[in-house]
Amino acid sequence: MNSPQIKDRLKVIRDKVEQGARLNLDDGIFLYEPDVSLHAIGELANWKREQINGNVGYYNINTHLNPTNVCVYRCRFCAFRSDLRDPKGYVMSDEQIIARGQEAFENGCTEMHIVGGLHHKLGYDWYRGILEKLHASFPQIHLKGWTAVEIDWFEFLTKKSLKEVLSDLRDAGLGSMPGGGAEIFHPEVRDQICEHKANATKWIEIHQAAHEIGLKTNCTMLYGHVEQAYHRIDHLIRLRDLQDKTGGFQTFIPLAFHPENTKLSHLKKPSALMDLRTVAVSRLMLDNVPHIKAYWIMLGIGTAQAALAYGADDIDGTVRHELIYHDAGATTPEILTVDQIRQLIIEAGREPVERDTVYRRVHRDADQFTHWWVGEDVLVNV
Ligand code: V47
Repeated sequence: MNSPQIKDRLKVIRDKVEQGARLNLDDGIFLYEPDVSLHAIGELANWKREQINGNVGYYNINTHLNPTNVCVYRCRFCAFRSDLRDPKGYVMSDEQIIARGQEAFENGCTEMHIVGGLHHKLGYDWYRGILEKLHASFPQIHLKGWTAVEIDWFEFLTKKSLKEVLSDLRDAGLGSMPGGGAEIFHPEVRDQICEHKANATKWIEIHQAAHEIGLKTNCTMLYGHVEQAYHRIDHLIRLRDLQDKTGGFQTFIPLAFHPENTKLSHLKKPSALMDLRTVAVSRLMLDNVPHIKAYWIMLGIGTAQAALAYGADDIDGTVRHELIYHDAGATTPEILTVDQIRQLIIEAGREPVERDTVYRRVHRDADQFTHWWVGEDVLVNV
């Protein structure tokens, strides 16, 4: 395509976005063409982002808990997993898990993000028990836990229906589900990077079941490895189709592949330009998902700040104890303080707003950090 053709095509896309019309597969693939200006796409995505979320830059105060890294699956992109008998393998004790809850409480966390390996020997009750114990001791902390891949495993272990499993986990304290395990849905890619685990149909079915029983979930896409633009756009359209049906996704998180210590370590990690393009294209394609998260742990702080002008409105949380990206070579710090995260949002020209997991605004007593409220005067933690 020569440059007048590119200009004309971009104008058609701009008109569609401004009129609230939907972009199709070909539009999305075009936006990934290297000759199409990243900044033109970014400007349009920023316009869309400001239509939906104004000038707000969301963050939360959260912590991660990965109760075990032992996993029956061997996803080629994963540096975190361990074999059963590998010295690197660990399983956290109940005391360690409760201590993490206590630490989260003392640090004013509103959310624990809980994911881990599918241990060969631990039963469903162990996973359920983690939620139950944490929820009983720290009911004010929202438990965002277990990806669709774990839920698929629990369905296999319990022989119960998806909705029975999900309702049982909700009864134990599950507040919502993270978006992991989606990777790239298209079988041409999925068969190369994680052929054994829950496929696209299953991942979608699980999120649909969660939405239908009232659980909100997030969605992700792992990019920058063996996939092409076609596979990314196909992935986004499948997410958009489910969102049309249920409206249960809160935020989309594009996840940049980190190759170190993985079976794909010969690949180069995606550039910052690719990261920003993916944020922008996601904002434009996913016209029905309210939030786009630029996960600073994975993007790096500078790119996450820039992403706030390329379609993202959220940069995740203060985060502590993150292992999945740090095992795969992420060089970002393990934690940001509240002041640091607010400052980096301000530097990006946005208004920092603390949210809880379901995007209600959090209000805190200035002198007592662990006293906080959410939303419309709902008292959550005093
Ligand atoms: O499913 C694993 C990805 C995901 C690597 O819902 C990797 O708020 C890059 O889903 N390089 C888990 N990516 C993390 C995740 C997530 C993160 C932050 C917020 C939320 C949310 C969800 O991490 C996995 C996989 O796609 N992943 N290994 C790697 N080497």
